[in-house]
Amino acid sequence: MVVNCYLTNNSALKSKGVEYVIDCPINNYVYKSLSDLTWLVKEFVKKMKYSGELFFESNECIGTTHMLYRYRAVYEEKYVGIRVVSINNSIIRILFTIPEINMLPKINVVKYDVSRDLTRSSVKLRSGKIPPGQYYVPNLVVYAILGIPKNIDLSKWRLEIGGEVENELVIHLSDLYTLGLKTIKTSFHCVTGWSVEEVEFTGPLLKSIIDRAKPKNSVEWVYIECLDNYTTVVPVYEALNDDSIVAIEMNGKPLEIEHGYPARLIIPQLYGWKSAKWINKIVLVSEYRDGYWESLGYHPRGRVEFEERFKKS
Ligand SMILES: Nc1nc2c(c(=O)[nH]1)N[C@H]1C(S)=C(S)[C@@H](COP(=O)(O)O)O[C@H]1N2
Ligand SMILES: [Mo]
Repeated sequence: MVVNCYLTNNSALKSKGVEYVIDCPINNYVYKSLSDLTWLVKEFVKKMKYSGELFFESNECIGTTHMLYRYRAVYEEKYVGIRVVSINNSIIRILFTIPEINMLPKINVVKYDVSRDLTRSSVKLRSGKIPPGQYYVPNLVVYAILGIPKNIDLSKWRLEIGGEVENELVIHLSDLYTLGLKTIKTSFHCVTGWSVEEVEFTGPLLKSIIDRAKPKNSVEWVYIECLDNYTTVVPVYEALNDDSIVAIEMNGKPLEIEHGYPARLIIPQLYGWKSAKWINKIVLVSEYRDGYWESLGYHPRGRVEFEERFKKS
């Protein structure tokens, strides 16, 4: 199981005590039971030059075929976190969440090549059917991995658009109402497996904002920053889609704080983690970089219909 691991990091992960992530794609490593998996992880951890004990912490399902296992390895009286991702009992990646630079394993790392995850699949979902690996629940489940922002001061809130653009923008909430509002009725899909049918969101097209900023030809990625320090990234062509909006209303009412007030992205064809809440900055860039979940192995694009949950093994 010799692998090419990537080194990555994310500023919000730092606030959670993770300075670096080592993300190792694994090709087709099959396990038959939890103890079998634990044994395999232990062998892998030894190769990373972490000795000492390994503790199982928890596991959960991601969709109907993927599983995520969490372990901890002891390193000089401190802990390195381990996340194992599998599809149908086959390991596809192992990630190490590392609190300090001196706890990095002594291995060679390669640069992550985003193009390997962007090849187009030919299998397309029939419309009207639930996407592969998803199940319906009645309501959106509120996610706020970094906490729900408190005391949002609307007089100070701005949406900045910058990066490789000719025309940097600073948009106030009232400006969003003047950009032409669109209402879309869409299903919403979280990568963990739940989907909600027919939620209504209203707001200007993300395209109308991006166009106004006049992006340079070099731009390929849209990097999003939020009030809670959450970040994510989407290919610019997904952001320019006809259904991608900066939502300010949900089901006919202003967004509730829990759902991203004052403004959030809604990009229906991508998994929910790309629909960033409490947004305050849109950065248009040519070079790919990981956002919060992408730095933990999640997919750079995240298309629901092709089950782009994690980066490729
Ligand atoms: N700023 C921010 N945006 C976020 C998240 C977050 O933790 N912080 N979670 C994401 C995830 S994983 C999902 S599934 C959706 C959930 O949207 P909801 O909380 O409105 O149901 O928000 C996404 N946007
Ligand atoms: Mo999610």
